[in-house]
Amino acid sequence: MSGQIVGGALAPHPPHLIYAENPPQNEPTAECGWETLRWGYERLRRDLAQHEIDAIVVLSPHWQTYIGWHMLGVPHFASKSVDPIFPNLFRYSYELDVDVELARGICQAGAEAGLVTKMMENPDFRVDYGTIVSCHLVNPTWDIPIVSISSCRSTAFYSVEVMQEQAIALGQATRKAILESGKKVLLLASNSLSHRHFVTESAVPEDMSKEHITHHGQYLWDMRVIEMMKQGRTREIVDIMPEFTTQAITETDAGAFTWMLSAMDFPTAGAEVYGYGTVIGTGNVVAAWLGEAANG
Ligand code: 2X7
Ligand code: FE2
Repeated sequence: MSGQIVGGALAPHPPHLIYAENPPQNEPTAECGWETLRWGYERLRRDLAQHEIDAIVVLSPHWQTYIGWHMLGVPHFASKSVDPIFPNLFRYSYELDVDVELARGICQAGAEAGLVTKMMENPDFRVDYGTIVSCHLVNPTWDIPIVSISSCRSTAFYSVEVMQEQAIALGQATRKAILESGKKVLLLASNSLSHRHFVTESAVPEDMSKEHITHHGQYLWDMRVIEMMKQGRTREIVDIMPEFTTQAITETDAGAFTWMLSAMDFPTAGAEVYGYGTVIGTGNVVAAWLGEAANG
């Protein structure tokens, strides 16, 4: 049976969004905050409920591996995740299942494509908060197994261009593995767009009178890329990724967005944009290509 990509979503992971939702897994509590993004995620979840999903595959900038791309390879993880920069907002007890079979398929397809890939089989490994936040916001019940892929740090070691080549190859390998798996799979690129943080936090983190983009130039870049997403100009997005990544200091440096576009075979349909908002000055969009729109 042929597998299927049921969708691909840009699913940013500021821990602030979980903090503001007050789920039972998180210790700190908030009054409110960042509603445009949280309500965007709500609408995305409503649309995803129309689709059958066997597994969620997420690529996270906060699992950084220095030799190749790694995949979680243990069936079940449970521990506490504390954000290193915002421990005041995110101390989250997680428990999740991994689709190890699909992870192995992606790992092997990546290796066959000439990439360095490795299964992460340490049962005591602490899952990164990018994976946890994006997966929670897309599926708060955690009733679907995930595959989490690390970010090899080619942008830092070489250049954004090298990262593009690697992420495109990994995307093609991911697509091949999914089609061969017979499973219905949702892809998540766990990243913000423009990514300049404020260097100080307001006394009340959820005080929305203090929240805005750090710099207008970042905002203009975010709007330009979102417009291209809405128009389905996804190959052009990858073409301008080096300029976007360096000029707007974006979290696309991790390769997640390029990987997802490649795995979807560069959709020409427009993305549905569910919401855009800033979090401590960074630009974040919740957007997705679902169903037919997610395949070439
Ligand atoms: O990891 C993040 C992020 N990407 C954006 C904003 C705030 C916090 O954490
Ligand atoms: Fe991040």
